[in-house]
Amino acid sequence: MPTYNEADNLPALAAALFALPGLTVLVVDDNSPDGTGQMADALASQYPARLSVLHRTGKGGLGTAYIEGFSRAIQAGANTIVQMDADFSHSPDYIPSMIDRLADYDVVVGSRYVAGGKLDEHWEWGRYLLSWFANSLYTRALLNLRTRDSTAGFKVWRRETLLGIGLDRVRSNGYIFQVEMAYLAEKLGYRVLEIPIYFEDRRIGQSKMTVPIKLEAALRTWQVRARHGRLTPKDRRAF
Ligand SMILES: Nc1nc2c(ncn2[C@@H]2O[C@H](COP(=O)(O)OP(=O)(O)OP(=O)(O)O)[C@@H](O)[C@H]2O)c(=O)[nH]1
Ligand SMILES: [Mg+2]
Repeated sequence: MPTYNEADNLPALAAALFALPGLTVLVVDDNSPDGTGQMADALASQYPARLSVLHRTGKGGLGTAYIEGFSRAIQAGANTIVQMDADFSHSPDYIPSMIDRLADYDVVVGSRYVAGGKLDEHWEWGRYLLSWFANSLYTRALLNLRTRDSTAGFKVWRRETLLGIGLDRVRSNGYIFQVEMAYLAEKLGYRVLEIPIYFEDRRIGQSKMTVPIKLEAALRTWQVRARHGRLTPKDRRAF
């Protein structure tokens, strides 16, 4: 779970995750100015078997935070790896059923754009339309993706899927990281299942999403296509 200024969300989220059996939490914090890292350390000493923390020196971006977190989880022997936001947009309640479905798939995606999936009820129609256009039309058409929620950040991976993708192949660092991972998974022939989720806006904390960030992601989609467009299932990494 990558965190940047999530001190107000972390204790409650950790408690909700601890309520799920057999799950351990790895927080990847980028020296958040609001003290999220110290709060995570306190949780780690209180619940050493359930939570650990990877501290990075500064805001290094979501993509590299995930790459470092995934690598650590793989090293630790995890067979199933959940990625999620730390602001309650991704409800822990979905995790057990996502893990169940992984029996028949290589990655399970919590999706806002399949039947039954929903965006926050408070969104205005203009914002909703833009998000739907970016995810379900623009990115999907450009990359010829089957996945409808190409920027989804709530996913459950098999260890083998991440190893076969080869994390060294991933270059994106910002929000486009999610798109690159979705594209790599499909290009390499992995079975992707989208299950509907209700995506609630962050409960607490400042939104970091801005128009320039969205525009950059839209342009970088072309880079992702150029980089991986020729991959086939034969290019899976051996491990
Ligand atoms: N470690 C780390 N975590 C990050 C970074 N940027 C974002 N995050 C975390 O990644 C998750 C997703 O980021 P959000 O800021 O919630 O992204 P969003 O949902 O698109 O935007 P808002 O919720 O509206 O701010 C959250 O848990 C963030 O705290 C970063 O540079 N480093
Ligand atoms: Mg968020």
